[in-house]
Amino acid sequence: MRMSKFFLPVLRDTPAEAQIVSHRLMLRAGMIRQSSAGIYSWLPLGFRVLKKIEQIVREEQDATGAQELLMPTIQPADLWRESGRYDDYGQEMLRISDRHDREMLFGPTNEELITDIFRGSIRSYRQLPLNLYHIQWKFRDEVRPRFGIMRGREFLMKDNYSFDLDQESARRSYNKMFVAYLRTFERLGMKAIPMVADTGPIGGDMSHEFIILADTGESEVYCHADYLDFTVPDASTDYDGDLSPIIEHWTSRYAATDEKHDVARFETEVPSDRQIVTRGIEVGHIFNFGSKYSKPMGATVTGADGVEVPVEMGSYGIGVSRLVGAIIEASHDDDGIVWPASVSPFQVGLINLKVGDADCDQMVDDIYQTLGRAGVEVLQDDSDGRAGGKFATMDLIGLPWQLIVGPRGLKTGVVEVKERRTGVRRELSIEAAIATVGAAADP
Ligand code: 5CA
Repeated sequence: MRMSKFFLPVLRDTPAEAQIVSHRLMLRAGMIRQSSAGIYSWLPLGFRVLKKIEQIVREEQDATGAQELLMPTIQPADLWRESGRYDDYGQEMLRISDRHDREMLFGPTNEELITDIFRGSIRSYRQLPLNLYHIQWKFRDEVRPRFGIMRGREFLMKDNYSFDLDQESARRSYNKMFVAYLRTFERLGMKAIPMVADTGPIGGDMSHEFIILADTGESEVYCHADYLDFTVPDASTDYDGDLSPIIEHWTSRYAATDEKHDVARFETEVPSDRQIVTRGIEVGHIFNFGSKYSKPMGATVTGADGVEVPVEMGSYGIGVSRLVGAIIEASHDDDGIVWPASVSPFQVGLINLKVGDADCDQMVDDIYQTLGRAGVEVLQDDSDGRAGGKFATMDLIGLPWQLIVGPRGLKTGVVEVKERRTGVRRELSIEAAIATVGAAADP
């Protein structure tokens, strides 16, 4: 992609309305544009990151055997009356009526709709376990939308729903999601800690929130420092095997959000030099709520013994759009964003220091073509602005590598390679430079 053609409306000044760094940087880097309170358009740079995150989330879900579908954003109110949540949900729910005065709503979550799909088709325990997910926009009329897309009113969520015959099997479904979440957040370049959490309006008696530690997080959290060194299960994890040792390990130390915090336990179980008391960003939340929805909505299956029972359910959410902000909170410096390679909108920023110089233009074009053929995503700065401005923009948008081509270097056959994370700059031959950024971009 050539910058001259790319819609990248960067801002020079820091927007006054943004209170936290990720919001500021997302606005400055031209990733999002607010349309009304808590509702945003995703501009090309931001949208590329959103899609990358979505794809990693999808791959890790598919690896567990969960199946993707797509439910609508607009749901009928009657379904929510069946579960009893239509009134309970209160003002957070955006209620709509259509031209026939039928009551509808913009879905804040999908337990009712998926339970309706399930009860329309599944009758026997032989069709279980089943785990369905979608990645879809939600709407919650939050009292205080803030921090940009971090607490939006419209936001993108991945939500799964599991269906099992009994509690034991439901526990296995829960464990699969737990492990998939550990893997997902690691692939996104973050350390997420599972913490015992409150279940709120979703309900149920077992729940974990996955939290990224950050001063700007909305929740107060308490945990054991050991979690920072725990290893995440690798890609060879067998989801049909026994996952309980992994879960036991990952729940073996104290970790809780403020609603569930137990001061006495924290003080006795965690040595004072290992106590972490800080804030965190909730990037995922998993729930097991048994028959809370299946019972009132009549979602039953016949077991091997011929007895009809309400199906055991769980739901599992990841805040896909919130993750864009959470990743920036965890990975930035004074000059801008520092994307982990896995979610970076492009892998390489290619800077031409002297646009119009035949040798520079030719070399930049050759490098662009070569990297493109190798499948490396390159953003080429082909503007004729000043070098300082070009460097500042590249640093702001945070691509992992910068390749800088100028007339002085070309005389001796070298280009400059800068690694965004470390700031280290090296002069390399063209071939070595291409190999360096190409190898690093190779997943
Ligand atoms: N149905 C369940 C699980 S599928 C559910 O809705 N869970 S939730 O309420 O915890 O939301 C799941 C995730 O969505 C949260 O962990 C959070 O990362 C994200 N999320 C929730 N509210 C917002 C919001 N207002 N803005 C951005 N992301 C949000």
